[in-house]
Amino acid sequence: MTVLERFRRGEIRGLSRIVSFVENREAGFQELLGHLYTKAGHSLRIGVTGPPGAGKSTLVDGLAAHFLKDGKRVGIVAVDPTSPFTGGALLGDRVRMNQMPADGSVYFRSMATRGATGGLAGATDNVAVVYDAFGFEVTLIETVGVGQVELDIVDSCDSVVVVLVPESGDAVQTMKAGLMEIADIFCINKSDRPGAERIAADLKQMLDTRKAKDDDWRIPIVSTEAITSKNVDRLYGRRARLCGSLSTNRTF
Ligand SMILES: Nc1nc2c(ncn2[C@@H]2O[C@H](COP(=O)(O)OP(=O)(O)OP(=O)(O)O)[C@@H](O)[C@H]2O)c(=O)[nH]1
Ligand SMILES: [Mg+2]
Repeated sequence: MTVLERFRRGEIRGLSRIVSFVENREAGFQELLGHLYTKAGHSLRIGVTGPPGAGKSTLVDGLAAHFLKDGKRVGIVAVDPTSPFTGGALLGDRVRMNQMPADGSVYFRSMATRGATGGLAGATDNVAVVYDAFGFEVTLIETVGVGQVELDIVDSCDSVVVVLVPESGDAVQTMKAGLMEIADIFCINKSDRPGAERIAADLKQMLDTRKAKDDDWRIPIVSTEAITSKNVDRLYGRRARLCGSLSTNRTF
């Protein structure tokens, strides 16, 4: 059986090979992508971004579990533009990958810089197209930080969750970093830590100021403790928001 046949049959092994093929830009990958594009357009793309160690992976796994429970197949891609590693999954991500069910309902891929940040947004986009064509109803894209590359990566998402933690500093910094513009939902994770209420209140105040100028501007803030799954269901409960302005066949 060819790789493409395996892919079409929904086999993870086929998917994995196709993702690598596209990621490594092997000869003919553009043609293949062109073909896959015609099969894509059904997957909801959710970006999850925030500072290093904020709990993004833990949250993404929690959200993925909720989607899976609701019968949705989920593709995850974690992008780390700042990683010193060249290619391949990071150690923690390998552990994570091993814990994924092997039934084809979920797949995880980690992308490091491979030496150059240029084109990383495009590469992420390509992987998301492969996921979409494979039949994943949801694609979760985790990315670290707040630089231009990260902003480019989440640009193609239907919605973006910005994860902050009590240590993230004040809301003014968040605004300066351009996060206000991209967030559809704010998640204050590690709410078990001191200062969580303060940052949530700060953020709310800042958002309220924005709202006064623009009535449509209303970004929910959800406080979570991803490590114990506390309130992750509340974040998931905002999935009408997560689904953005998608057509009804893509809303859950
Ligand atoms: N106290 C506390 N720790 C948490 C919480 N959520 C995650 N952590 C811990 O924070 C650490 C980082 O979690 P990750 O999910 O790997 O964070 P991340 O944002 O994906 O990290 P990077 O991908 O390296 O930027 C881990 O040790 C988690 O167990 C939380 O709600 N409370
Ligand atoms: Mg992570």
